[in-house]
Amino acid sequence: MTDYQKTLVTGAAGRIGTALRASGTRLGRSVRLSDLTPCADLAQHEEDMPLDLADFDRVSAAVEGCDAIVHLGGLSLEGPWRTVLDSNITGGYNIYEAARRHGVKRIVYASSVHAIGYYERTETIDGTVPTRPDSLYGVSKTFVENLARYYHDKFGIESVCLRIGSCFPEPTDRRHLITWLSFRDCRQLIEKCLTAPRVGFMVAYGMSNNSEAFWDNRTAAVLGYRPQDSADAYRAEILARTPQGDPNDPAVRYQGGSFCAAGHFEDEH
Ligand code: NAI
Ligand code: 15L
Repeated sequence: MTDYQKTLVTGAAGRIGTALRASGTRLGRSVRLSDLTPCADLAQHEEDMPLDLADFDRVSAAVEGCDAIVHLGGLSLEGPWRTVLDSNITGGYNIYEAARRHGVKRIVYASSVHAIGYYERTETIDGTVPTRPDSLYGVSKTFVENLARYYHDKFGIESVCLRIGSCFPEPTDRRHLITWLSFRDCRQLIEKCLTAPRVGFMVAYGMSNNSEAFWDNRTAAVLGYRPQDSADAYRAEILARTPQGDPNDPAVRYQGGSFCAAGHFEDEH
């Protein structure tokens, strides 16, 4: 358990939020959950405040009384611009501004590989490289990373922005052999982000102990993160059943995978 009195977890009904809850981890003495829809089966240390992140008053009420936030909520893939704007960009601003008004000490932000998706797979990058988003979703992640930096520089709110790779029960394709983050490692990483003595503003990558990597993740090691899982365990089976792909296909060439091959969302839907 972390030492925070109350931790707000947004996106708590989503894939990662649900896995975090199912693992029994306690991200604070008490935990306030929130999502668009109510969260089921509350534990004794949990309370639930459903909300739309685009609604500042609701977000402010949810943040009040919390000393830490794990911000997982929002659109988690490419979608209509209006939704990206409302849920991710306005939603991110609402979280940071409410945090400032209510004296929150630290925020862990679920950023994404898609903030840097247009780096070539042959490149090894760390958290200091310029962003190269591969989608408006990715742009929204870079916006909130910048909010995190701004609110740290001006107001002293600490943040770790986790550029999560592919956090699923198990890796299912060749790219996942590089980008996979197990739920168990995700939980450990979030806990380290909350409990490390001082983080200031940091960017780290969310990946398990995969032998192939796009990312130099020393920042996560500094936080104390020691991944226990590896996509390598799935390697032989995935290589045997999936084709290599054309190296000139943007989905194969760039770190963001299929997001780089996709057209503009609004043109295609
Ligand atoms: P998810 O889509 O399962 O969960 C996101 C949750 O946010 C959903 O339950 C959704 O209802 C909620 N949400 C969406 N719009 C909202 C709004 N306007 N107000 C309140 N809640 C809203 O996604 P998942 O996989 O759990 O990811 C969590 C976070 O991690 C997301 O921010 C995602 O972008 C990020 N991430 C996840 C990765 C993964 O592989 N699972 C990879 C990279 C980043
Ligand atoms: C993400 O940012 C998404 O939230 C997740 O659903 C996956 O698409 C992941 O990136 C990925 O690219 O593997």
